[in-house]
Amino acid sequence: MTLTDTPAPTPPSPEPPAARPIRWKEIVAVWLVLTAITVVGDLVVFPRVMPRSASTTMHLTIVTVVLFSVTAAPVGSLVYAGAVYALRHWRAGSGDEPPPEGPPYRKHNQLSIAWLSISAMLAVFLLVWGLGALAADNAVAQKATMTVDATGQQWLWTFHYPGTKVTTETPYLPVGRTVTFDVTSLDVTHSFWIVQMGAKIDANPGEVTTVSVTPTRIGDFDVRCAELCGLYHAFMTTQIHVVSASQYQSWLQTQELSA
Ligand SMILES: [Cu+2]
Repeated sequence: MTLTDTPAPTPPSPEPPAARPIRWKEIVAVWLVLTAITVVGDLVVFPRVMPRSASTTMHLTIVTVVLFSVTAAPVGSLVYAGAVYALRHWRAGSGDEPPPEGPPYRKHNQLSIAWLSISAMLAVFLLVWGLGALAADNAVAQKATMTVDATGQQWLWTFHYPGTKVTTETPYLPVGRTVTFDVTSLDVTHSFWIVQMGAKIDANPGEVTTVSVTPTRIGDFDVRCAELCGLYHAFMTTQIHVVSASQYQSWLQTQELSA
């Protein structure tokens, strides 16, 4: 080689392989399958992992959780369908790659209209259902025909029946009768929670908060503190016994006599 030689021209780099068109049918198929699996899971699993309802409030809570999950299933599944497609076809070494630029969604009026309409319908549906559920829950308080004072302290619950001398740590309630709990605390903030009845309200020192509930079946139901309140918070539990009206009356009389 001499100084006068011109360097050999570098060969043109090969054209990158053209991106294959997105297979929308595959994405839609994965989306439908994932949606179906999620909907079945919501309908079958949720009612089994949540406590069996023991009040009208808990029944409404379970229905709302399942309904909102089913409504969210197609939305979440669409995201996962896109992710599955990308992992399957666009991973390194797959010989395929995503298009260099996405389709111009902003100029795709039909897509924009469909996207906005479906999102708006879902949001309005959830809002209307949520407001209806809140109104139904508030209406429970209007039906209350008895009151029980529930007082939290580190680390136990004490219940007092107003108008009587009865104070107990394991209260009884008559089935089918709506009760309002007047809840307070003697020391720190606790949270009064009847698990299977879906009733929960903070217990604040110096304040009275209320929660109303209609027990719908006879049984023993868990009361827990749902606010971390100190060393033995986990042991701040008791049970509420829901019994027939006559059993409740005889329990109340026995308690009065022994008070
Ligand atoms: Cu507590």
